[in-house]
Amino acid sequence: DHPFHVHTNAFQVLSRNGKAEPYRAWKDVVLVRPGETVLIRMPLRDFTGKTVYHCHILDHEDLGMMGNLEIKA
Ligand SMILES: [Cu+2]
Repeated sequence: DHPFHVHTNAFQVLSRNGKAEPYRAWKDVVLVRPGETVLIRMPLRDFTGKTVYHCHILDHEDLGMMGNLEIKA
């Protein structure tokens, strides 16, 4: 399992493996299980610039489960 975390902007989970998520709470972490595809929606309202997303398990992050987002106006 991977606790997927995005910095700066909150998001909502829309679906898991194509099945609609019952609750649209605002989150900064979502647990992604093996073989699972999670669709999220993240409004980009106030921040422009670079931020990051990563797995919240430190060993996974250190092995490369991390990336950059560049948000442009
Ligand atoms: Cu992970």
